[in-house]
Amino acid sequence: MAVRALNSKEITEALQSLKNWQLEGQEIVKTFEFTGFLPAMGFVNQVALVAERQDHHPDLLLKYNKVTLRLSTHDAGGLSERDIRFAKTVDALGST
Ligand code: H2B
Repeated sequence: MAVRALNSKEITEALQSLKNWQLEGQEIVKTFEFTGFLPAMGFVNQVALVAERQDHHPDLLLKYNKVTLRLSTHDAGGLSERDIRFAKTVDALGST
């Protein structure tokens, strides 16, 4: 199904509803920190389940106890509601 890219006003508003996500170009980015490698890996696995459930897939970088997620919608060539929904779901997983 076609998905529309958000305009800059919509992006600004959406960012206010998220916890500490930063806009970088056409992506929103956030780094989550954990007590060690295994908790970070557990988080990545939770994110993988969200991605499959929402059919929306983040770019992921795991560095020992830190996980960086980068979200954009390839099908829209920018940010869409799918990214905002995904970010909210991940924020609700309980990490900071
Ligand atoms: N993930 C992301 N980040 N952007 C997309 O446009 C996208 C996706 N499209 N996951 C989905 C899958 C699409 O390829 C399938 C066919 O729904």
